[in-house]
Amino acid sequence: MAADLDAQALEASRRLIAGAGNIMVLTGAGVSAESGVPTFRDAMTGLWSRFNPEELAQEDAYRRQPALVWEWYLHRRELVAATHPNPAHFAIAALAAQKAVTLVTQNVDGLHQRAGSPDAIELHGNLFANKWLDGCGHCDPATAVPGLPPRCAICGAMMRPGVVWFGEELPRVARYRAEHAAENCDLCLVVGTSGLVYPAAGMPGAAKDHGAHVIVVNPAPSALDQTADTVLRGPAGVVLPLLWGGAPAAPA
Ligand code: BJW
Repeated sequence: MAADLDAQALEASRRLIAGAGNIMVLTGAGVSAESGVPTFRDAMTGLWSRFNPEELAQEDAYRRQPALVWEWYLHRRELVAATHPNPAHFAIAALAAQKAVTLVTQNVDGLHQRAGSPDAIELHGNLFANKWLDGCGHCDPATAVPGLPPRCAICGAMMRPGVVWFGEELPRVARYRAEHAAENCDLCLVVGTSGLVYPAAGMPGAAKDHGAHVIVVNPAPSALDQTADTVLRGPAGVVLPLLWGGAPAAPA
């Protein structure tokens, strides 16, 4: 067991989860840390260490330096493609097989889906998706002119990653489903997020306002500790399997 993990809080959480009717699980980058995916705010290593991820994840940055930002995303796609889901992803998929769980993720890495959670609600899009910036409506990825970034053969619009950058609206259906889950769950499990980015960071508070018990799982302090009824201090890949038992571990 992780050194800081409180055994009593763990046992109480285990009972709460076993007795819960509707569970919302909100995940952040920390759930993928044990897969080897750097968390968003620790992502910049090697050649990328001189850049600030919050500055690159913006439309303005992309318009100013499209090749740089596109390359950053290509680099991250390669990195994630070489990883696998870890026991935390598998544990969440196993919980959903036993109970009514709505999984809401801020992650763009697709690891929940690869672990067997096909209905993960992606609030911030997906790293492997593309869309067009200022497209003409007839832009077709099949005819895109390759480059950094690829461009529409008809209008020259730039392709961009299908993620949600700062200042952009979240996908409406995903946000609606997540807010509905927050307002209707009796237990909200918050795993591996710094709780700094809204509207996702507001959802555990909404769940609590509607009567849910909020459990935070994180090895380090987060902005959501003050919202939590229980904080379990440990890595997700260790703590989650302790909360409701083992999980199928077929590599994806
Ligand atoms: C472990 C671990 C282990 C380590 N186990 N844990 C209200 C108040 C203030 C500001 C705002 C507000 N509402 C909106 C804003 C503005 C802004 C915002 O929130 N800014 C804040 C920074 C202040 N929000 C937005 O701009 C959002 N849009 C919006 O609100 O639009 C309004 C609008 C309406 C109508 C029309 C138009 C606009 C959009 C937010 C989009 C966020 N996108 C990103 C980038 C995605 C693409 C990419 O990846 O490149 O999403 S930012 C980045 O942060 C990414 C993440 O999903 C998100 C959250 O990060 P996360 O997951 O918490 O990661 P980290 O790295 O911060 O933390 C990791 C945690 O894991 C740590 O706590 C570790 O301890 C822990 N950990 N190992 C468990 N083993």
